[in-house]
Amino acid sequence: MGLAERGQELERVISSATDKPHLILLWGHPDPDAIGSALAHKRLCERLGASATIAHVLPVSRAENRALVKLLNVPMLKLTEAADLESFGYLALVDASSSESSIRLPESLRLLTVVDHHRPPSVPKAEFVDIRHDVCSTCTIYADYAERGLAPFGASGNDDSPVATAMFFGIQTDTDDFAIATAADLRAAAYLKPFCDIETLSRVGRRTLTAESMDAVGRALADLEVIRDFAIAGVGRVSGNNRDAIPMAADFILRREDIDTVLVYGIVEDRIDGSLRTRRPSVDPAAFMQAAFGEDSEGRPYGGGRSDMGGFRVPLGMLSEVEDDSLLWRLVRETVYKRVARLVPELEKMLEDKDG
Ligand SMILES: [Mn+2]
Repeated sequence: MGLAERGQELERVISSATDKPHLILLWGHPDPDAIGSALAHKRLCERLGASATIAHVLPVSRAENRALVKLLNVPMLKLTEAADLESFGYLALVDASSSESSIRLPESLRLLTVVDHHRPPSVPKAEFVDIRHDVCSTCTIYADYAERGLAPFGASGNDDSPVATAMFFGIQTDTDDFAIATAADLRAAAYLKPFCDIETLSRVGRRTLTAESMDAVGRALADLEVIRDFAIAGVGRVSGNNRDAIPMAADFILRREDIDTVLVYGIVEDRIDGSLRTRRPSVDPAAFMQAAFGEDSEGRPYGGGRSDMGGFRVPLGMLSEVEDDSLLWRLVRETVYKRVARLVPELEKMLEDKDG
């Protein structure tokens, strides 16, 4: 299907599914691109006569993202294990091609639409699938539908500003402030800009950090070890709300000119969380995570990734019963170093020096 027809096809699919409410489920910790595209999808559903609810399972974990949600009044439902989802008939995924694994979805929920820019492990089975790896953000795809005539912005006199603002910010963040934007991303941003609330944009664009995140970045720098062009750093314990301090520290450390790959890890609630960032084309984050951390007893890998980033989550298990925080941290560091030593053998020796 050509790009021009995809919007029409999406319109047809949503219009033929107005009998039951749609659930727009966000994967992981909602980021601006996911929030912006969820708002865009919800707006389309409502224009086409379907009701839609945006939901997420994991908390909105960056201060700037919470500011976005608050300033734009984004209606989002936080789901828990016990959430009753039986009333929803259709599932829409935006900025992801598989649904959040930490929640069980009812069998009756039908995956209707998938719109994403990440390369999926396998093509999702849904009535409408639009995955474009040649753009940097999902909001770009939704802006493209609008520009090609599917519920264009500003046409009906409705106040589209919150949706356009969130979408613009989604494109801005997923393109590293437009540094890696493609022509399509730039075109989408230019299309949305006249409908944006400039004051809100500049307020969320300031990217405030919580004090806890800044402390965590500081601890990562103090703990940093560099082995040739690889760096590893631990942040200690961070709260679930500030979990993104880990990727944030990884992004920051990757700016150091003599390294090209970094792994930052910490304790978040009852698990070890880590983020890998790389600039080197020969490092495959998913393969790196797989080689270091393997998989759980059910064969699910502890970590995964895409071309330039990856992450892992390993439950603390019995270690979580250790009450002495500094002892727990030493055990966590030992676990991580031993695993990563499978790929960077020098770490084994460094561990002895750290503890000795
Ligand atoms: Mn995205």
